[in-house]
Amino acid sequence: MVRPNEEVEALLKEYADLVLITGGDAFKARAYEKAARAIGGYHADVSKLDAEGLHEIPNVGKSIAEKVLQYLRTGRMPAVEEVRSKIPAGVRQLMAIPTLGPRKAMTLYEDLHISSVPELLDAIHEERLRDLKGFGPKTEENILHGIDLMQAAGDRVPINVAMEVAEEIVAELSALSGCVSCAYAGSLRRMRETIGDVDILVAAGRSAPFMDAFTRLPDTAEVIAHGTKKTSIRTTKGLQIDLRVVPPDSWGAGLQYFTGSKAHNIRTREMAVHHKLKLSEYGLFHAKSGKKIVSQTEEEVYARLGLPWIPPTLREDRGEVAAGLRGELPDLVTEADIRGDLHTHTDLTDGLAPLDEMVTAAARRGLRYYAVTDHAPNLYMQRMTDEKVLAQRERVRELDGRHRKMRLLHGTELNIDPDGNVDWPQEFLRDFDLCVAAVHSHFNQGRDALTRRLVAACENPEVNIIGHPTTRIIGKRPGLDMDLDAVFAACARTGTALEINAHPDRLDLSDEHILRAKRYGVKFAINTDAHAPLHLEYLRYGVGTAQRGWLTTEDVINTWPLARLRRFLHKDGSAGPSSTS
Ligand code: DGT
Ligand code: CA
Ligand code: CA
Repeated sequence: MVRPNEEVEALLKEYADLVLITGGDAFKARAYEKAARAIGGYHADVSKLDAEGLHEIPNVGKSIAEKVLQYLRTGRMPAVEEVRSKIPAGVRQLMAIPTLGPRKAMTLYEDLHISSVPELLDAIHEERLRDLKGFGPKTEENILHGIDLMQAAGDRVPINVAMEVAEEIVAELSALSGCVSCAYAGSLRRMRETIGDVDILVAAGRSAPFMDAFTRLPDTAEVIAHGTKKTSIRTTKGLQIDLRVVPPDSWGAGLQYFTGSKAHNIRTREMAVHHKLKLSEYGLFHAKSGKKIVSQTEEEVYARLGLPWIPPTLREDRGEVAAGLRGELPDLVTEADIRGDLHTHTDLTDGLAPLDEMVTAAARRGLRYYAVTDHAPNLYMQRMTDEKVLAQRERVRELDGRHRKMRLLHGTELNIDPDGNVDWPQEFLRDFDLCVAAVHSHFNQGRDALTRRLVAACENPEVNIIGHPTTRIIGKRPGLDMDLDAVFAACARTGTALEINAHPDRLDLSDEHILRAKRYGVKFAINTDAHAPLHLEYLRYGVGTAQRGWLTTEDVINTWPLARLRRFLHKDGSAGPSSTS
């Protein structure tokens, strides 16, 4: 059920890692890694391409195209299998530790015969790594931290991975005869950033046909439990999926119950008790007589508890029940409210698609404005120059007007250096329509220095948006250790927006940080940071995260009409709340 592009991407990426770990050619590894990224982000389905079509993908040369074709024809890539067989499974487990890397993993295996995480932990505690070349106390600390991160992520998967699987299963089950309703519930419906297991709910008179079909889905690797009320499977990728079937009359109560969260459900059950009622997955009942009162829709269940319908993204027991009782639930921002994307790339730097393809894809999604913000020169591996960016600006101005309903903005993503300075002189920056600024290196400066660095960027009159503010990568890299409150206060004071980066590996700011920043009066921009047309679809995860942070359109600058947005980008305080023209 995973898109062929992603399958191929994962295989080529694995090949690159394996080449590195077996001491192969680093150039070759890099070439495969680039090709992997390019295929993952390519707009067309690779399984529908011939050799010629594959060649048109950036960074895909002849020998890579051949391997891909072979895989698509036979389901196997012998080159990968060959290197795989040279490496013990335990070493692959070590490589998965985010702070370790393939070479060090191989050293641990060859020199100390370590081939699992528990063995590695023992070796660190017994200080056996100290004698290895290239391993110091700092390395040990990093490895321990990496293991922590990996274990904290546990077996949870990124939201987009769970979403793709869930939407396909919902489509399959909805097509069966007798299906009255079908939806995903649980943490996925609440749009949590990672998902433990997927919960699917069906309303139908008879459960057996659904349970049977579910266990026979093509991606089912293992049936964990097969019953009449609940069936659980594990997919070939290791993700658990629970299916529950309830009678059509219980749909609303079932959906409310299985959406959770547990903490929210405890609140709603307390409300029920308070009204001398009993709430279960089958309905809301009189406590004494056991007579059913309502169960068909979530709205009815909430209404009978004295509450408005509460959006799933708010159901985390963060005050939503009290706010509902007061009639003060926020009117949450939705995907349809988003008028523009303010952080995107092209192949002029590390994007995978040319400018016109990105612009066409954005227009097709119905955006009203779209900012091109390629990297600036200080990230020197991106090879940006003044000439290139000015030539791009001309192309952007030419393309602007080609799409009747969408305006183009020309911006850049600046690099915030360790002192809080950014690329280019101020006069040069002034000619961009907007500037995103972000941290890309020197993550471990220490709390005070990092705080000063971010505050200095906010105080720069040309910086409009702080991109992926904490720089975390979910399950791989922790967020910057800084005084967030000082940064939030600086954003509010200077009229600098904080990004909610919609990429499912980032979702940065996170829901909890958004809630905290909002209290300072900070404004936000929900951006995809797209490096390929496909990434524009990640917007939904950014919006879900914003909803979990209780944001409304008033808080999110890229829901505003362009005229109001432009006033905000002047950073002179002229974008007051009443100016909504
Ligand atoms: P996850 O799977 O870890 O990402 O998080 P959830 O929220 O999807 O949790 P899960 O799959 O264990 O259960 C789905 C929902 O079902 C949960 O949000 C609330 C409901 N639920 C499950 N077990 C219980 C329970 O023991 N008591 C109550 N009140 N609700 C439960
Ligand atoms: Ca779940
Ligand atoms: Ca579950």
